[in-house]
Amino acid sequence: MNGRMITAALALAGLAGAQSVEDTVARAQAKAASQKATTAANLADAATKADVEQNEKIQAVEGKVDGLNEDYLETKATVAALKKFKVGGFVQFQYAYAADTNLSGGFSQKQGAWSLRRARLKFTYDAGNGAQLVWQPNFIESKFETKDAYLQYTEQWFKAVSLRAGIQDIPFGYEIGNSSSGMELIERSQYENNSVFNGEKTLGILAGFNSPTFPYVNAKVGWFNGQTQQAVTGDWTATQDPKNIVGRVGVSFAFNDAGLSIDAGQSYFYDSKILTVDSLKENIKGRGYDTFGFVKGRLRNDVNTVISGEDLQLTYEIPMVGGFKLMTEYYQGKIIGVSGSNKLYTGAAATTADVRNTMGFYVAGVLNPINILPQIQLVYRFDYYDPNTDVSGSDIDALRGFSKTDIAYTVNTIGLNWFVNGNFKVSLFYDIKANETTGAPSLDGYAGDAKRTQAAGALKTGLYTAANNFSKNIDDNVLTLRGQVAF
Ligand SMILES: [Ca+2]
Ligand SMILES: [Ca+2]
Repeated sequence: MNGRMITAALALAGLAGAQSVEDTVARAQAKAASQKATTAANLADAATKADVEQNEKIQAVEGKVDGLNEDYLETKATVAALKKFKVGGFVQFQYAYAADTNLSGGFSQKQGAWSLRRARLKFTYDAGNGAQLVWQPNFIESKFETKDAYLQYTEQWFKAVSLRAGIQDIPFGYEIGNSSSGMELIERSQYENNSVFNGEKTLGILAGFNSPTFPYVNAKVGWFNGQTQQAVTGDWTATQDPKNIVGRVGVSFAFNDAGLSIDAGQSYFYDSKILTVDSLKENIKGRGYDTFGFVKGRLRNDVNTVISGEDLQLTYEIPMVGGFKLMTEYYQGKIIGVSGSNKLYTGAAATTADVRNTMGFYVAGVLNPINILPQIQLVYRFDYYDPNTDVSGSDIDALRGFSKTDIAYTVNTIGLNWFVNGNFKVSLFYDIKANETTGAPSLDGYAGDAKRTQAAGALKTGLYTAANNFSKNIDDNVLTLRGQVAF
């Protein structure tokens, strides 16, 4: 190749090269534009796709929300229905230690014993429209029993007047209706436990007034079967014409600035009964019991139990010390019972009805020392019960128809409650019991003494039982340790 040819070739090459550069640039630009367009298209596609996906997601979420809403409404309806239905309960388990092993009766062979005092469930259905249903069974070692089973309706205009029908608390005084799980003392008073109020329940209808807008006055009055076979056969129905009217009128005042509240009430119990008895024993003052005999099975119309009661509860926040509560209650009246008991006369189970005038009262104080021991509650009660006010001291003589059940008792109780937490309570209580004494040889603890005349009384025969020797204060104090779980 010569020089000219080389030059031409280079020129061609240069031209070709120039053409090629331009071309490349254009192509690159076109490609870039195309890529941009593609990217934009892709982005648009992606965006559309994303929109679609998002819409799908939103729809899915909406669907889920709708589903959840349905579930929620369903759950809400279920919860609202369940809210109307409440279950509560408690169990009390205890160890009671008797001070004297020579006692006959409750602790004859054992100085101490474990027992299941109460084990209850309480089912309440509150429809929210004034209608309510309550059922409370009690399970103890030896039996199952219904403590409450009633329906109640409260009018909805003022929510003040209610009607209750079924097995329910006797509407008398304060301690009877006070819940067994919430009481500061572990047991109610002697009068309550040894009279017609024992067990606290009755069967019938009750009208009540308790206004949320006017809380200063409350009242309740009921018509019940009264004296029935319940204690003997578990039958709550009355065997004869029931005329048992019971009620309480109460006042309630709270002085919040002074940290003081006062509740008080006047109660009345009337139970007239046509009893089928063979005889009636009535105490004639200064003479002892007289027995009036009847033809077996003859109806006697005019035996009635009449009891009146007064109760007062006062709570006061003592500055720097803590909460103090005072509770006192007085019972007095005529009771138709049987020999050895002022509990409900149970008709056919007994052949003689005993008429006694009775009296009892208690004064109790409770202190919650907030500043020192916030979980501790200190309790004291003075409790006096006279099962027969027409006789006392040495006049209580088996030869005149009396028995140890005519003896009056004073019980001083000291106790401590430890609220371990909101559900668990431990109680330690000591009952110091002092009986009235009698000089009658018939009640000096020797079996067969009842047959001895006082004139020939020097002779001591038969088996001696310390628990029946009422010539002295019997050694019968009891220490009780109790645990309670409630929910
Ligand atoms: Ca007496
Ligand atoms: Ca004693």
